[in-house]
Amino acid sequence: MICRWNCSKNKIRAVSGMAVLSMVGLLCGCAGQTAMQTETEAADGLISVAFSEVGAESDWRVANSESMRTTFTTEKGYEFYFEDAKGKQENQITTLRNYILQGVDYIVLDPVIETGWDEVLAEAKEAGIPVIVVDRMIDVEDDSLYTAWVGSDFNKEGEMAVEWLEEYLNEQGRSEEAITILHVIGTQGSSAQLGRTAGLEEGVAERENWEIIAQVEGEFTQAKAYEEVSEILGQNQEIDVIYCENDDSAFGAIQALEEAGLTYGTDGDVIIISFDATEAGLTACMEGSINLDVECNPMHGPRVEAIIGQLEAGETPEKNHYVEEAYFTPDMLTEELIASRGY
Ligand code: GYE
Repeated sequence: MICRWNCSKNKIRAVSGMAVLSMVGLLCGCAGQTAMQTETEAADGLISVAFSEVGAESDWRVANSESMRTTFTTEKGYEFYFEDAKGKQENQITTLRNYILQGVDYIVLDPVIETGWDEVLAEAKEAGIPVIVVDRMIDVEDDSLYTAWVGSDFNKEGEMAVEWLEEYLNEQGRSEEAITILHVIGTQGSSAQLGRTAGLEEGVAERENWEIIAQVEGEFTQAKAYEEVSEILGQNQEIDVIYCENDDSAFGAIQALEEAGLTYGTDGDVIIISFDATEAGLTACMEGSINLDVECNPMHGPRVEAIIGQLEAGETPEKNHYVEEAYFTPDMLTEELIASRGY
């Protein structure tokens, strides 16, 4: 049973103000009705946006949640609901079902993984609630189960990294050398992992002298990447490149290299490739610890707001919208530039 008042998380919006007021009147015998009445009336003009977030695994994720929170404010006419799934799809499914029961105006979903959404999204569709997918993608049979998606081209991010590596090795006169790569994989089955992994694997398949010597699961966190990379380093294999699928896992890899007494970055032996380009990642890149940081922009709040704006105006938003992204190397970075990016 959902708490329908006095419980800000579960305030309902689909039930009309009148219906809520009469229920309140019936159940409360009028005591305190004025306060509740005021709250309900105030909420009436608001658009309810209910967000299911992946978790809080990385700096990128924290910036993403913040972007959503600061976009959908009461001052701007929104009632914002937020649930952190702690990296578990089953939590997201429960959250989505609660949002459907509450009858929110819009559901925004950042899916942990791509598959397994057909059933719950069919329920949202049945309830007439538009679902906007953000950041990671979903893989559903029927595209009408979501209204729009906005996020990054993760395959392209991986391809950019591979092209950069090829050029970098050329510049160093190492284009013919055997190159060994340690691959630190992000959350299995997430779009960010699938795209960045595909970019690397295809790049390696096309280059005879490149080899992925190990693939370990970093889960997009520093702690897991540190653990896994430490284990590989303990096997004393020759490693030329560590391809980390986000900044947090790059920090875990760096921590492991430090501990093993190995050098890395622009002045060291191991080339570090990372993704996200968060403030911490770019600072490490500017200082030469990370050789390449591929941009992945987490500031999706305003993009989702623009989609909702179109829907409110009766327009049809573009179905899939890719955000333009670039990459950074140390020579491209200054403190001012990093500070100006906002994450
Ligand atoms: O790269 C990583 C995060 O889905 C793009 O998830 C996002 C990824 C991001 O945890 O840091």
